[in-house]
Amino acid sequence: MLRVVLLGPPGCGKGTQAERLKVREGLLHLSTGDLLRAAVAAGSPLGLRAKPLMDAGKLVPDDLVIDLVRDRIAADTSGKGFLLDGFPRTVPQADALDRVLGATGLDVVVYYVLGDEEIVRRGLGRGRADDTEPVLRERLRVYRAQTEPLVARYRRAGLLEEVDAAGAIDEVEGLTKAAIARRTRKGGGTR
Ligand code: B4P
Repeated sequence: MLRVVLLGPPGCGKGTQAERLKVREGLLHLSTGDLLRAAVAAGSPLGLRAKPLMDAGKLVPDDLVIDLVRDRIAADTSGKGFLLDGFPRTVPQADALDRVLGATGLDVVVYYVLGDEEIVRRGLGRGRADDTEPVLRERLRVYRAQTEPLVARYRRAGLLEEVDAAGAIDEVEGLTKAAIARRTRKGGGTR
């Protein structure tokens, strides 16, 4: 059982790495960004609330996102574990995750480090509807204010592994796997 959180600025490559890791490890991949985009595409009540916020580079309200993740973790019976990509993004979301996981907790939080200019460059290359330069800059501002405090929290908890996200995708994948292996060895192996 492996329980991993991928944390880092918007567009640092969390989703790209999550896709690679889940293929190899057979983990449940939960991307709140993908789940929200699916809700927007389906025109569901959640999607209708989320769309203007996502388009403006803001976060979707915590209660909506927490419900999405909690239900999926509860429904997973594979026993292999999960990869959370883009969640938690705020202190209340991290508190909710602690409540859901209880004493067993997380194995590792991989923290991707990448400079602002490279983030904007990659985002503009991706070309998603919420990837215009002003929106990317707003997402970065929101990240610094609301998500970055989680770095210190998980460092204090002894869960943080820092990964330089500036290299090529294969290189970052290698660093991510090494980070996960280091942390799971420290904890005496995965459950
Ligand atoms: P997300 O879908 O989580 O998007 P992200 O953080 O921008 O992307 P990620 O880091 O996964 O980067 P990617 O692999 O795509 O969130 C979108 C929105 O949903 C948020 O703004 C918010 O509104 C809402 N939301 C999501 N979760 C929420 C939550 N928990 N609470 C509230 N609101 C929430 O990579 C980016 C680009 O870089 C790609 O083009 C990729 O090909 C490229 N790339 C990746 N790695 C590279 C590398 N090593 N070198 C060069 N290019 C690379």
